[in-house]
This record gives sequence, structure tokens and C-alpha cells, in this order.
Amino acid sequence: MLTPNKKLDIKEILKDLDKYTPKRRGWVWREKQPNAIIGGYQYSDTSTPLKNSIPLPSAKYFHNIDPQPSFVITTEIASGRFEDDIRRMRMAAWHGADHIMVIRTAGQSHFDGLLEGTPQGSGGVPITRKQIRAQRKALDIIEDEVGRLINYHSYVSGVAGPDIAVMFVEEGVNGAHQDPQYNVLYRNINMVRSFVDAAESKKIMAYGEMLQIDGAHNANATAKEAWKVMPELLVQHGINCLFSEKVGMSRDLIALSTVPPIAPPAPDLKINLPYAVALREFFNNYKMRSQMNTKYMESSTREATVTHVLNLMISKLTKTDIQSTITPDEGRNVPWHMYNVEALDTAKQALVGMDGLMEMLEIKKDGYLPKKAREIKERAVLFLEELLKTGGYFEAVEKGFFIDSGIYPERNGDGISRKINGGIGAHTVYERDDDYFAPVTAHFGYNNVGQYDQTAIDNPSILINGCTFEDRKKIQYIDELDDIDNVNTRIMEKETYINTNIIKPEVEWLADGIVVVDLTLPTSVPYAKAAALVIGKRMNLDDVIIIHEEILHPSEATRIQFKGRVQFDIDLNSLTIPKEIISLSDDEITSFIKDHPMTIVAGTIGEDEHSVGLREIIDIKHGGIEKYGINCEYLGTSVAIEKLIDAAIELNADAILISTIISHDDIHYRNMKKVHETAIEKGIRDKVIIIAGGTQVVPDLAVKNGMDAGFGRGTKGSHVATFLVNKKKEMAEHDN
Ligand code: Z97
Repeated sequence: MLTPNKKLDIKEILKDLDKYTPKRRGWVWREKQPNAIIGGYQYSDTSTPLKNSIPLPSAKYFHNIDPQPSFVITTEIASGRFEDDIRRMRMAAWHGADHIMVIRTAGQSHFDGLLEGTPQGSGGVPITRKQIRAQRKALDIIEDEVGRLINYHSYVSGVAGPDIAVMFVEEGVNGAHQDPQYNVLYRNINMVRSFVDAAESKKIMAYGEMLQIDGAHNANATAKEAWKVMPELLVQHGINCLFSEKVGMSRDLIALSTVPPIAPPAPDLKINLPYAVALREFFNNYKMRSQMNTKYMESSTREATVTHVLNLMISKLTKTDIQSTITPDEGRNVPWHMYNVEALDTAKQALVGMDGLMEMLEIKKDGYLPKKAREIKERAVLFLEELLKTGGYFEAVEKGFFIDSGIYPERNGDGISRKINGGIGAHTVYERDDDYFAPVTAHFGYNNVGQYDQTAIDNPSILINGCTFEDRKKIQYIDELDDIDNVNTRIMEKETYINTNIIKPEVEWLADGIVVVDLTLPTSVPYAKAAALVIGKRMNLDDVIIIHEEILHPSEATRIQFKGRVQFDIDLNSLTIPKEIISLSDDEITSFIKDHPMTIVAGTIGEDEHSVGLREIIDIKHGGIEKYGINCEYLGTSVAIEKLIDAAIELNADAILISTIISHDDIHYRNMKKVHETAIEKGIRDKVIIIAGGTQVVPDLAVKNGMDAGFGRGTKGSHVATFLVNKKKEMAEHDN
């Protein structure tokens, strides 16, 4: 059991892992709750709320609600160390992820068998039984903590596809990419072998009720101009969908992997929306997994986020089923914790913000959009017709039909071409002998079981008293084989930081020490970059690398972000944590004020017209201090300091409340100082409490500038009233 204020114990996860049985098999969708009322707002497309979650930052203005969109939301986590990824999975689940994908270390497709031994990965993790089991075990606990089931996902591809599929079903993996075309086009694995393997893999995935996502999105990332491959993408989706269905997968577990192919400054919606509509029209019987465009992702996290939001709008308009999120830092880092969370929050915020959109709008049935969608579909049909005329998929691939940079029927002759008899695993497919038999569950194709037992025809594994799907004891669990690079040695190296009071900043691995510095330098890019490297060194950072540059003006200024590594630790026991001020109860405040009537004068000062915050602190209707019986004289906005002090004298006020939002050039602190000094000049400072509030007010700095207290963002009337009462008591004690 996890409790929110306790860290997940990785050693606990690793304990007895060889005996662990995952809680369940199969994919789960969110439980939709149409027309839910949350925090007094009527929503159209939400799903069951979480038991534990982190709402969006501004939720505090809305009773801390955390409505969950109806789409499944994906995040990809695979930093190279599965033990660190587990902690990130917990963060992600709290921010609304219920589909967690682990990317494999590049090239696992070329391993002809299951990988064991777990050497550390980079930009992915080696997918082994141990790593899968540990992460599924952690997710089994995390889903209890957040109160929603979480789908765990990886890849069933490559020359070990069927072996991996079996292992995934055994270990309770809930979804996987599976598409033989991926093997062929991007990994140069023999096409005959790939399609045969795919039939076996899909059969196994269907048995395990896993969701399948195809691989068509890879063309977007590979093509020179991604939008030009739109027609062929429909064909790729079609081939995998139909093949999967013929093998026995159910339609609601077959998902298309779609990516809007273009991004701004191109006219995003004019190209991406018709494409999404065409997909929906052709493939409405299947599920959509929408991912954001990454091809044009640069190092600006802001730019990536805007593209993501536009993509989310298309998902909303065309009703996707799964919204994948790609971290906005992918253009510059192997994704970091905080960016997984940012991308999840972006999806949640945008989707909840667009709740009910389709009740207010509809996709036009005539004009540009349907015309363009039809054009894409027509091009796809022509592509498919030519493919068939050429002799089928294999022939077409050999002729370089796919990932050609012309928009079909235009051809540039630069497509990816693979040989029917070439590639990894060529000539490794053999016809089954007449007496071939495989005593296993979920086997595809010819299986001569009847020769041994007629009753085994529909259930061949009874011949061996159940295979590993029925009898887990038959699973061979192989622990890590590398004595030097394994999770235990890695944990040992980090012992100082595990369940101790010692911390270090981190972005992806415990105590990696990485920090980011964001700075503006008043010079051109080359000088700014060179200067930033020196600055990083002089800040005592190691491994300084520039991760982002942005021209603010060619000569006036450049914005630079660099990362670097700190070497020092922080001992939590050495820190002074400001004491949390516990608010008095409403009754305590009211009864004190009844016995000790109090008057305050209040206003915004300087040239500050922002009165909303102050009114909230004062007004009874906002739960302000008036409700405790405090007599409030509100003087208005932009009140002259002299006038404020005079009013306090005239009314014999106990306290002055000033509010200041404008903080340019520290004007708020300078004004606080003036109020303090004027009160001294006029001889009332020791009798009157002076409090300053405002979003940019740092309590300590307010006190340094002469205030009795400062209150920043998030202050409520009860906080101010508590301070007034306590201070009054303290002053009375002092007087005695
Ligand atoms: C995504 N962001 O959402 P290898 N099979 C398929 C794939 O797409 C991939 C692999 C296998 C992306 C993930 C790219 N996809 C990244 C259909 C990889 C991986 O071991 O790297 O050869 O296989 O999917």
C-alpha cells in the first residue's frame, strides 16, 4: 500500500519479484461519466475522478476540482533506468496518465529472442521480464493509490515478436505496438518473416486482450515532408487493421497510431484536420491513438506545447480514444520527470477546457474540409489499387512505394525499398510438417493436435497440463546476469539518497544533480552561447551544455537555457522550515473580536488600481475579515500614503492593510517602506499593525521593508484575521 506522504520503496518492489503474479490481464478504458457535475460545473465528457491526484495549478479557484477527460492519456517513460522510471510513473499517474509506454533501447527489434541481463539503457530501457515485472508490480500498487486502472505498454515487434508477445501476456502487459510494416520499413527485417511472426504475435495479444497500436506514425517522422505521406498512411493503417482482424483481434482492441503530419508555421488545421476526418471516416470501427507531431519539434518547450494543444483540438474534434503525450523537452533531452508531467497537464488542461466542444460545433458537411478529406481518401484508394496491380504489398515495398516524398499519385522515387528475399531473418520461414504440433494456447495456423488427442483441438495446451498462460510455475524467471551493471549495484551507489535526509536536484535519475539555468544575455547568439558556458562554469556547474537558444533580437538580446550538474548535497535536517501558521478557528476569531473590537483601514496604494485581492480579504461575501466582526474602512484604489495614515489616525484604527499588485522595479517594497516611515513620522507606528498583501509579496521581504506581516498569493481572510488576533494578543502582553 502506498500513502501519499511516503516515497515508493524500490527495494520493496524488487523483493520476491521472481514470485510476483500481475493482478490482471487485458486493456482497460476509462469509465466515462457523461454530464457529471464537478465543483458545481456541468461537464459533458469526463471520466471517473481519481482518489489521489494533483489538480491543475489554478484549480484552487475552483474548489480544487480535478476533472478527468474521457480519453485514455498516455505518457512515455523510459529514461534508461527502470528503477527511476517507476517513481516517474507514480508522478504521471497522479497527473492523469492511465497508459504508460516504455520505449525500448534502440534496436531491440534485432534481438532474436528475449533479452535478459538488463544492462542500463539510453533513451529507452532494455525490455526484459525483470524490468517489465518490476514496473507492472509498481503500477499494480500505484493504480490502487490513484483509484484508476493503468495500462502498461511496450512493443511487440522485431525478430523476437512472438516471444515478446508471450512474455507480455504472462506479465500482464496491457497494450503494445504491433505492425509487421514497422519491421520491414524501419528495421529492415524480412517481410515474409515479419508477417508470419505478426500473425502469431497478434493471436497471442488477442488472447491476452491486449490493445494493439500500429506503426504508421513512424512514416510521419521518417518522411521528408510528413504531410505528403498522408494517402499511403491510410493504406498502412488498412493493411494492419484488416490483417489483425483476420487473425482474430477484436476491433475495439485495434488502434491506429495517428499523428497530425504538419505543424505551424504551416497552416496546421487546414492540413491536419481533413486528414483526421479522413481517418475517422475510413476507420470508424477501430480505435484512434493520437500522438502529437514531433517531427518539427525544436528545443522550445513553449513551441512544442502549442503544437500539442493544436493537436489536442483535432483529437477533440474527431473524438480520439487515446491521447498520447510527448514531452515538450524531447527536442533537447531524454525526457525529464517534469516534462512528462507538463505534457500530461497540457493534455488534461486542454481537453477539460474543450469539454462539450462538439455539442456546440459540428464538422462541416460541405466546403473545403470534406472536399480535402475526400481527396486524401481518393489518393489512398488509388495507391491501394496500384499496390494490388503491382502484385501486392511485398512487391510494392520492393518497388519503393512507401515513404516516397511525393504526394501520391506523384512519386519522387525516393521511397524505402526492401527485398522480398532480403533483410534480417530472410529465409527463416518453414512450412509446418504434417505432424507439426504446438501444445500451447493462442497459437496461429496449422496445428496437428488431433493426432494426440481429439479433445485438445480447441485447447492444445491441455496436452502438457497447461502452458505458461495457465500455469505460471512454468515461467522461467531469469534475473539480471551482469554483476556490475544491475539494479542492485545502481541502488547501492545511490544509497546516500534512498530513504535518507540527503537530497540532490534531479531531472531523470535519482540524485543526477542536473539543474537548468534560464538567462537573457544582451548580445547576439554566438556571444551569448559562449558567455553562457563561462557563466555555467563560474556557477560551479559541471557538464554545462546549452539546451536552448532563442533570438529576442539579433543584437539586443538572446535567451539561453543551459543545463549543468551540481556536486553538492543538501541535508534536509540542516534546513530551517518556516513554521506553518495554523489559522485560528472562525469561532476563536469571532469571539476575540467581540471582546476586543477592531477597526482597520485598507486600500491599494501607489498608482495601483488592482483591488480584487484586497476586496477578497475584506469583503464578507468573499469570506473576508468582515465576517468576524472586524470594522473595515476601505479607502479605495491608488490611495496616497499620507491619506492612508491620516485615516488610520482619525479612526483610531488598529491596523492598516495595504494591497499592491504592481511590482515593477520593486515599487511594492518601496511603498511598504514609505507607509512604515510615514507611520513613524506621524507617531502611530508602535500602536498600529501594518500588513501588506499582493501576488508578488514575499512575506520575509515585506517584514524587511517595515511591515508587521506580508501575505502573498493564495492568502485568505482567515489567514489575515488570525495574524491580527495573534498580533493584538502579543501587543497586549507587551503592554502589560
Ligand atoms: C510511439 N513515440 O508512440 P525497436 N514497433 C513499432 C514502433 O513504433 C516502435 C517499435 C516497434 C513513439 C515511440 C518509436 N516507435 C517511438 C510499431 C518504435 C520499437 O526496438 O526500437 O526496433 O522497436 O510509438
